[in-house]
Amino acid sequence: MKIGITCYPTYGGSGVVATELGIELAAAGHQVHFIAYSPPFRLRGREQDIAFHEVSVSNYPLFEFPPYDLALATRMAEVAAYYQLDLLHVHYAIPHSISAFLAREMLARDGRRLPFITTLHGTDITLVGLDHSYLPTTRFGIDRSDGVTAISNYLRERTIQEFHPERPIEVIPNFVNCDVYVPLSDEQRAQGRARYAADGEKILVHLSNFRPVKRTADVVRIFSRVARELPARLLMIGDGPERSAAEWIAHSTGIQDRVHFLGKQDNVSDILPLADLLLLPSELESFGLVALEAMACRVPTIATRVGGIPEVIEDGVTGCLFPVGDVDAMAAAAVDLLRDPDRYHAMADAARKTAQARYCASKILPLYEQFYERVVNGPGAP
Ligand code: GMT
Repeated sequence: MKIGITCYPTYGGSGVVATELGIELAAAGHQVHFIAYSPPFRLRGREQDIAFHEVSVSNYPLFEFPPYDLALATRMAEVAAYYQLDLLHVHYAIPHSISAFLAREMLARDGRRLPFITTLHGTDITLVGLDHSYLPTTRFGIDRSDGVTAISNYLRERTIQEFHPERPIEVIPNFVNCDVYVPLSDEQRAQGRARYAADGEKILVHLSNFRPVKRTADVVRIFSRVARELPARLLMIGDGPERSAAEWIAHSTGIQDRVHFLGKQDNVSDILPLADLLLLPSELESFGLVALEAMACRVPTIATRVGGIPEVIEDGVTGCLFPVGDVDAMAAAAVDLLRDPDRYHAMADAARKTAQARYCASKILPLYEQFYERVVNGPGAP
């Protein structure tokens, strides 16, 4: 199949999922074309057999806000016509589903068919999409899609509750490549850990875009409690608006020499398996992709019991779940687990096994392929 994919190409879970999906589709023999304002960051070094088409937005003094969504629609239609795409798959509803709708209608005028699929990821429904300035267009984009998927049952239910869509929504969960996200051998692990921690020190890790919804301040608060109980380091991967607040808390609690802000990293699959625990105390997560990536690396997660997280992490089996903001309980659970090697290793093994059994790319890719087939051969097919 010839598939066009549009996503936010910079740091963010929806872009990561879209990129990994494109890589898996290309490896399975499909022709994949990314259409976005810059090459997806996770594609770097893995571009083989994947085409990228840049959307350039020309400006004009009259435009206070250059219309990216129109430029995107134009590029989608051009690429679809030139490469005879079978379908477009857009990740994150706003504004991608509207651009895809425009591209489809433009091509229909020339007698060409271009069905499109929208995958809902989270804040496009739970936050941004609920804003009055976007809600009607988001609902319209969902209803006019030829197929809609959501990345968790939670997100599907929430979309139905908030948007009352006419379209059915299929759940296709996020996935992880279990051959890329792998536990390291003892020797490799010891070597890698030495970069960040001394022998005998535990490593906790957090990875996000440091938006308020991630509660990065709680990450540091949890860690400061853990660090009082046992020798440990915290790796903070990523960047965003809440980073300086997190740095300030680390500084004011006197643990700044134990907290390493690594900024944006390309090689996440090399760093995650070095950790003992992942901290994910988010206000809301529709899925929590990073928890799955950590699980595949045999790293359990201490997280909040919100949104789609309980679908990914089984409390007490593959990680531990707590109410939002309960930093004391999350810190106590981390300490207990780190002090109990038998329980820790059972949980780490269960995490890896669950990632392999339920969320491996090889299991989820066929679900997307079957969905594509249904949409391409659905109403309006030649
Ligand atoms: O987190 C966001 O602000 C948006 C979004 C993104 O594009 O990164 O993240 C969502 O999609 C991820 C991939 O499907 C999910 O793993 C995240 O849980 C989800 N974020 C939220 O629901 C807050």
